[in-house]
Amino acid sequence: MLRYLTAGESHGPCLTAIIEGLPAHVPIVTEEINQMLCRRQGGYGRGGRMKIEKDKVEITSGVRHGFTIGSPVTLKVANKDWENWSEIMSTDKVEEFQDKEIKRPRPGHADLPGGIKYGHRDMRNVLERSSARETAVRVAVGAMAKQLLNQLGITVVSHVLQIGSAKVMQSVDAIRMDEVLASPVYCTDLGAERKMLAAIDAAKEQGDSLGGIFAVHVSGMPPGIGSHVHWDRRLDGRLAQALMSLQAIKGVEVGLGFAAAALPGSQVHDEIAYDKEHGYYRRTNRAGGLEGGISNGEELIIKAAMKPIPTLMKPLASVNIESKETVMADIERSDVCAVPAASVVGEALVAFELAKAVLEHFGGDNMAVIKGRWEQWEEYVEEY
Ligand code: EPS
Repeated sequence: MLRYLTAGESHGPCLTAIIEGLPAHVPIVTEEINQMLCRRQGGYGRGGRMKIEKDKVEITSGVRHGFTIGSPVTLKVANKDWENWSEIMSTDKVEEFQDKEIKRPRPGHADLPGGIKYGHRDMRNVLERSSARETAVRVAVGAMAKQLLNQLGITVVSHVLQIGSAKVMQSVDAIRMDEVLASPVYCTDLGAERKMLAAIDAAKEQGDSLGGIFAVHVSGMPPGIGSHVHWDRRLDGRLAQALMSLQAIKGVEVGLGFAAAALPGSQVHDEIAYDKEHGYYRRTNRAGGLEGGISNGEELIIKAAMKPIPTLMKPLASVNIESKETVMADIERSDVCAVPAASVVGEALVAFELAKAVLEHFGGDNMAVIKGRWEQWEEYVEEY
């Protein structure tokens, strides 16, 4: 089974991930991981931290001479900013530290529920781990999963559809990554992009923050991945969980998503067609490539809604956890909008979950064996 763990605090020395279950002989290009890390750092609306960090991955196990060798892969992304936090984040006790403790939880953040749960009176002990800084190493994990998927001709891309109320009005069918990357908000619709940039500027001026929606598109998925036979094998449910695990995500849609609730069945379901060249296909793709929790061979289209970041420069009311008095919430350095960055993380999370599902389906500890089974499956589907 493919799985991973992450560790690390936002201002600790580094973030670490261990991936277990990657088959041997997946070609790994470190620079491709770094390019994805760089994309995650980008996007208009990011705060001061991204000017400090130059995220790069260090692979310390499991890869040799450009290939996975089947052993656990360890990934490390250093926090450059740690140098400025070494005393605050010291693992050894530091005297006279009382005054800097975080006592005014931010509404919408993990500060208060995390403080109550773990019994912390200094909520830095919560925010350091709940911070979306952790997503840097999850992107490195996803970038490796993408390299595995690429071996099978599966590509995963993402783009931004909405920031605040500024949104793409027409459906975007083919995503061109060069066009996405050319946009400061990772949005290929120039009219929407202009409104998004203005919305971020306005939010910044008002000491506010903005959320939005991004979409992840996956092409090259064969039919038959995931299963209808048991709840925890449904691929739509698994992808939703993967995306909901991303900090600040409040909703996930597959295909038409919530819009399907308002339409009659005749305008929701995709008619099935067949021809010799394509085999079975759908005349439309409102299902987002998933029926019955199983991939149906069409493009996977999944959207996620991100709430605005809870740190507000003009803070909301909160309560001091010592005095119990009404106060303004704490202000930490933060981003005005991190939706473009979240789109890159979403892409990584979807890629990992798909790599896991693909390996479950095809099995194998060695890429050559997996490719052989993949080809057999393609032949079987063609003949079905
Ligand atoms: C982030 C790093 C963080 C924040 C942001 C995302 O760095 P710092 O807290 O030092 O400024 O910029 O995290 C949050 C918005 C959050 O709420 O935790 C990153 O690397 O993406």
